[in-house]
Amino acid sequence: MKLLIATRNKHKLEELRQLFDFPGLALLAADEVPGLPEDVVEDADTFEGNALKKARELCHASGLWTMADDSGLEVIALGGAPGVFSARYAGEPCSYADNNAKLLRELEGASDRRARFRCAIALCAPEGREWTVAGECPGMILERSRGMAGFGYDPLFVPEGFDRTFAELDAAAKNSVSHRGEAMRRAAAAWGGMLAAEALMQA
Ligand code: ITT
Repeated sequence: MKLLIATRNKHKLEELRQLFDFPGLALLAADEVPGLPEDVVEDADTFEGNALKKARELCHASGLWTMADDSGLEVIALGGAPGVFSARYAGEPCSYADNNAKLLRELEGASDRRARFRCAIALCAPEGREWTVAGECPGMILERSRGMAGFGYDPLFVPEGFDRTFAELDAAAKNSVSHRGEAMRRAAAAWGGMLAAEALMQA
């Protein structure tokens, strides 16, 4: 059975492929399915709302079971910013480096550097049923970048219980503690049986 992953972020796709590997389930990226909308406007005010919107729109357009992730960073001293604006914190368009530079500027001199990554994952079935799960990962924002792996805010974020940034951890170590890893483990526990049964029916 085909499961469409409603993301154009190849780093996320790679993480999701490692975390959601079930027999009978072929994960397809959005750019592997012709005729899908280029972009879904992410204008909901929660991660869950945006994940549902992405999954719903691409599910309708493709007719396939579709899963979408929406995620971002919340910094306590910044009142939860950048939050749902994480991808475009420094304006639009902007690079990961622009976002990281803005975050460091906003936190200059701040002693409270606590933050958390959050992730919501939505699943939509073509006949209209939909589900969501969530995960989070608490940690701290450093004063300068460290590491080359991962993407986004990874070089500035040290997860709780670690002394290395997400960008200094390999993919397996990041997945074991990350917001996306936690949400995907919940998704696998909640939806794995149902998707396996659906895959058998479609075989
Ligand atoms: P899609 O919407 O196509 O999935 P995107 O990159 O726009 O891709 P989001 O809208 O979910 O994804 O934005 C998430 C942003 O939050 C992302 O661009 C990063 O800046 C940040 N982010 C999310 N998860 C992250 C992670 O594991 N490590 C570092 N930064 C992350």
